[in-house]
Amino acid sequence: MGLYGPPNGGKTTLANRICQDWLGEDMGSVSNVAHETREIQIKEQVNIKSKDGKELSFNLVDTPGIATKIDYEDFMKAGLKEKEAKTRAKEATKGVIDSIKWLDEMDAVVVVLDATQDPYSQVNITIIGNLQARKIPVLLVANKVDLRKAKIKKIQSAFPQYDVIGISAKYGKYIDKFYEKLFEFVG
Ligand SMILES: Nc1nc2c(ncn2[C@@H]2O[C@H](COP(=O)(O)OP(=O)(O)OP(=O)(O)O)[C@@H](O)[C@H]2O)c(=O)[nH]1
Ligand SMILES: [Mg+2]
Repeated sequence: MGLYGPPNGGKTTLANRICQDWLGEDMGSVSNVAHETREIQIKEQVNIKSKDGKELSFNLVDTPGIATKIDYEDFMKAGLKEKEAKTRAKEATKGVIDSIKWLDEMDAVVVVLDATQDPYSQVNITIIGNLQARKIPVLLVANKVDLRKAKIKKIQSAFPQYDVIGISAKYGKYIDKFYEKLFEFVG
């Protein structure tokens, strides 16, 4: 099962939440600077249990955020030095290519969107369109619902063909509902 989406949506935060809840360990590092994850990360054999005793086992894949534009100057504005910024931009670009390559390996995908951002972006439409064309089951997560600007309904109306679930990966809000949905969606 893959976690996909634009940078900074909260994929790794959600991956860490899942791994903490079920394995008692973290998966990767989180940052407010975009493209923190620049390599595919895999956690094998995550087992989750439902309240009615069902079990689900999967390999969890955290992917680099997908972007249409990666500019090292944006990383400099975020406080990185020129050399670090250029390296990060190069790695981030490779990361985007890997994320897309890895779509072939996915049985199911959770798309993680920041619910405070406009969902009608080129990246979101491209990712979701690609998943739909490949007939990969998709669960849409509207993350960061702890923030007042979060708009779950806007995401639902942008992508009416998919189930949307609002969560806060950072604070664990509605995470139980997310696990329940996972069972419905792959089970
Ligand atoms: N308020 C709030 N912030 C969150 C939430 N989830 C993640 N964040 C913050 O959003 C930022 C990005 O989180 P990441 O988990 O690194 O995002 P990502 O999607 O893995 O980003 P890339 O690795 O760059 O693709 C961090 O500053 C997180 O602390 C949430 O539920 N609520
Ligand atoms: Mg990440």
